[in-house]
Amino acid sequence: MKRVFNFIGGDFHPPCAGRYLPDVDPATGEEIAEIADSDAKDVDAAVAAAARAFPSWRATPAEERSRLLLRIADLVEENFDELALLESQDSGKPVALARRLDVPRAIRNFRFFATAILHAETKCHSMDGAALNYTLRQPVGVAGLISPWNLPLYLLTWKIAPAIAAGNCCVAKPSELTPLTANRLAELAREAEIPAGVVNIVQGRGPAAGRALTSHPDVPLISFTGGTKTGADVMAAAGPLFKKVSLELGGKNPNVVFADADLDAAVATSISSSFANQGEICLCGSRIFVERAIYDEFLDRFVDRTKKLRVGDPRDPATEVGALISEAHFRKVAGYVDLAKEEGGEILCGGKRPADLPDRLRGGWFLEPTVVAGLDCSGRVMQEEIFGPVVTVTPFDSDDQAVAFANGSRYGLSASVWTRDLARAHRVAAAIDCGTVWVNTWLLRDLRVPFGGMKESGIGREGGFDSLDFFTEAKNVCVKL
Ligand code: TXE
Repeated sequence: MKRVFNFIGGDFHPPCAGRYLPDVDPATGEEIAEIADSDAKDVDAAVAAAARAFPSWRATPAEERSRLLLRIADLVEENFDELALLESQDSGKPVALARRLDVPRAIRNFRFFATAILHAETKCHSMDGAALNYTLRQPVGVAGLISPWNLPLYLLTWKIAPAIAAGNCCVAKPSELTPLTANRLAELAREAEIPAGVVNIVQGRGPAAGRALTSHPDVPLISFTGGTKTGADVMAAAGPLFKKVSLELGGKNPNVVFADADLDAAVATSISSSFANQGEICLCGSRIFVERAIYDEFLDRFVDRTKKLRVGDPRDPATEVGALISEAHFRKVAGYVDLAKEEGGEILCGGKRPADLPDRLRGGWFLEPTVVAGLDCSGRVMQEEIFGPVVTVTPFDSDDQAVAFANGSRYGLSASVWTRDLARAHRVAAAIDCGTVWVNTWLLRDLRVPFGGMKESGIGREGGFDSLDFFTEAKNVCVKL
């Protein structure tokens, strides 16, 4: 059985306590590797290696840091097929999606920040000839980076790239459910000749390795993406140590379809925004609101398309919906289907394990894409993040009601609005309380824009110069003239 070690100080090391966790392929239920079940000792070693590497890395010219990041991007690209397959096997996502979304985005993350640091500027404030203030942007030190299992390499590199581009060294803890692409990335970082200790990867569970990182006194910055409950724990550990913290948490995103929308486009994209990556994307639009005049037509077409989605072997390039990440997560998501019935909802399609799976996938965690109608907006199914292939559809009667429904959530990550009325699009976009509003599209991402959530979807913004600001400290120097 393959063993996944920690990557510390440029080398692979077994966990200090010698304990391992099983890594399971969620499409088959088979164990595919054992990963280091790291604890505070491993994290201490990784933080020490990062701290040792920091003085020389922060002094490395931006052009050289940029060259090294571009080298990793090239290596990720050269190993594209292998990484896509590993990601699919580890997470259950269709390999076609890993090829279309995850791996290309990992490459873009490195290229984007490698070149962004060549264009960074800082401010200068002149005091009428009496003094000159200028702002230095300096790296923070050892960055703690904690990432989830739904977009493993995509989100890990979204953190590592800006962190090290800005001159920090990092200790990254990938999700214990999806360690494989992070491990391969460590090998590629070594091949790219990133200096030892600049990138360290500690594998293991959140409450052990993750908590050791968020409460480590020598880690002044934490970037976390994951569940809202875990985010509260990260904040509680980091708060007393006054760390810089960025939290990208859950969502229960509204997808609002007005009667004047391009219905073909709205239906097609709503299928993706509901079920892409089995609905396991924080940006998925899990609450669909449709203006009553087109509610029946939208629903007919949407349910019809949902039933045609190909659920099955993630390795088959034609598969559109793969397996959920784990048995525990499958039970959670399936539990919400039961709850939807108890809350008076009508299951219009899906809600079961697919009946016709091949033998190889019998132990996998598959759920048919599920559409639920007739629920009350205040019930648990419409309030709690399900994070699976389950969407609700609800009619509305006015712009004000659509906005009230959209905002009737503890979360505030993203929203989609479908309309051909430009004035309405701007009005509704401004009125929805969330970090990103897409008009007539979904998941169209420009890496320069601020990205993050309001309310229980997190704090802070990453993306573009917001990321470089987060991963640096601003220092004002005042020179008397
Ligand atoms: O994620 P966790 P879980 C949501 C989604 C899902 C729920 C729970 O609703 O059903 O969260 O998922 C590490 N200190 N999202 O429990 O635990 C953990 O090891 C430090 C939304 O699987 O939040 C992993 O590396 N770290 C989401 C990372 O946190 C800790 C993506 C995320 O895992 C820790 C995933 C601790 N105490 C789930 N406990 C999104 N925003 O995209 C865990 N971790």
